[in-house]
Amino acid sequence: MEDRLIVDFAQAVLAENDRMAAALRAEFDRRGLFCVNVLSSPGAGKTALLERTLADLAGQIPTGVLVGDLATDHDAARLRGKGARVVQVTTDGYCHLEANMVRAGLDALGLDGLRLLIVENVGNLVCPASHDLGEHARVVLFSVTEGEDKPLKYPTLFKTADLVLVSKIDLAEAVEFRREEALAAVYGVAPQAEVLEVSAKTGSGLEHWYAWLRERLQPRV
Ligand SMILES: Nc1nc2c(ncn2[C@@H]2O[C@H](COP(=O)(O)OP(=O)(O)O)[C@@H](O)[C@H]2O)c(=O)[nH]1
Ligand SMILES: [Mg+2]
Repeated sequence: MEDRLIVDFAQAVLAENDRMAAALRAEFDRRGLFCVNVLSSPGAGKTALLERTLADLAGQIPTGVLVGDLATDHDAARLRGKGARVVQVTTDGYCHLEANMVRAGLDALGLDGLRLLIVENVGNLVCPASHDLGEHARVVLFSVTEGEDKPLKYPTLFKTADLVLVSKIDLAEAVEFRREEALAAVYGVAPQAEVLEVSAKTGSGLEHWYAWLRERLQPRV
């Protein structure tokens, strides 16, 4: 009986999150704003990718970034000064962002004039998968240092990805990355996803990531 109550409560909380996420997406659409949710395990390179992306796209696409972390505002500090508006959302122990946290963060960020909103989720391959934040697309980073079988071990998140970025590709040789095995794992679990190999350090492959973003921007309103 108790188990049943716990499950029902969890479903009700998720349903409330979904309602709020749908309202956020409707607002993004009304404003002509493309929103992307960036997810990965801790340390796969989300912030490094965004640092480079903001610097490379500065002055071209008005961008806002919400950064989620359990604690500290280190990532927001890394992302500031690159032409984008940046707000840190500290989840105080929560292992993922929820739509109500995004709502609060956006109140601080302000959406006026933005065409691109990037949400860096809390580093975690499990919890963020089930929380819609109102995004239009999900980008999952999977670094060459994590082990080729991670998509097989954490399929839920990969199944929701629109784009998988195989990150830190500059380290592939050093860690003897087994590319075919890793790509087979990604395609096996996430056949819907596009896959790009990138390095935030050398810039390799980033032009394809930028093209992917540009193709999805909404017409100006
Ligand atoms: N060699 C290499 N290191 C990277 C790359 N991207 C990130 N890193 C390093 O990986 C570590 C974690 O990166 P970070 O951006 O903080 O990951 P996050 O936790 O996913 O935001 C840092 O030491 C970065 O310098 C990359 O493309 N190549
Ligand atoms: Mg980060």
